Amino acid sequence: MGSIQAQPYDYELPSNGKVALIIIDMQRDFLESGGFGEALGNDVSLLRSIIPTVQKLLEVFRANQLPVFHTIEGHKPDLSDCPPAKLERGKGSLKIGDMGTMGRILILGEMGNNIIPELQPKDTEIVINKPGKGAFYATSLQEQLQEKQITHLIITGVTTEVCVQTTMREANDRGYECLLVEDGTESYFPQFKQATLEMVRAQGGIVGWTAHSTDIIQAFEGWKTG
Ligand code: C5J
Repeated sequence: MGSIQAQPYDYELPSNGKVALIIIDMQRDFLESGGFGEALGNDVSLLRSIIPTVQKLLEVFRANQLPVFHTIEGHKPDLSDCPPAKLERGKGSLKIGDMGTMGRILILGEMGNNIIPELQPKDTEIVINKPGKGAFYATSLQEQLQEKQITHLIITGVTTEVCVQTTMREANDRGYECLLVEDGTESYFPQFKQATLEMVRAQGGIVGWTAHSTDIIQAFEGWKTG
């Protein structure tokens, strides 16, 4: 499939095409006013800059009929899958399960918990509901990736140092070759995003690679045309 110009060195795409796009938690709860992110005191507008980039990557994967996985951080309405420590953590204006302007905060199925309209999954794409920060914890992600024999993951979404980094580390430990999209991930804290990019690719890519979306898209265009 070719390679992507990346850091700390080029990322080789698998010759059998077993690569998936992972879009982490691009939910109203984190990107829009009235959700979990804002309840924790964050400026949610900071995360919106990556929407066009993630849209472009989504188009490329769809055009190439490659698998796409979306994740949603959310809990059951009765909160039985939410550890008390997570429920109590922080001094936000609203807690998980409280009623906000977009429905109950971080509860599956509520308007605020849904993926933003700009990145709505297609019926053919897999949506992983996750109670934790990592997308492998208490989900079927590993089984679904194995079923499709996926070995390489192109990772996008929010927030870089929380759910994105946790998922990337989980994936790394399970043997996946992970590439984090530099302009396809964002944080409420720019310095945390920068630190995450650097720690991922340090020590010869101890957790994986990072690359700009233009280099990723170029590699896929080359793959398609020959
Ligand atoms: C957070 C996430 N930040 N998706 N979740 O609580 O990163």
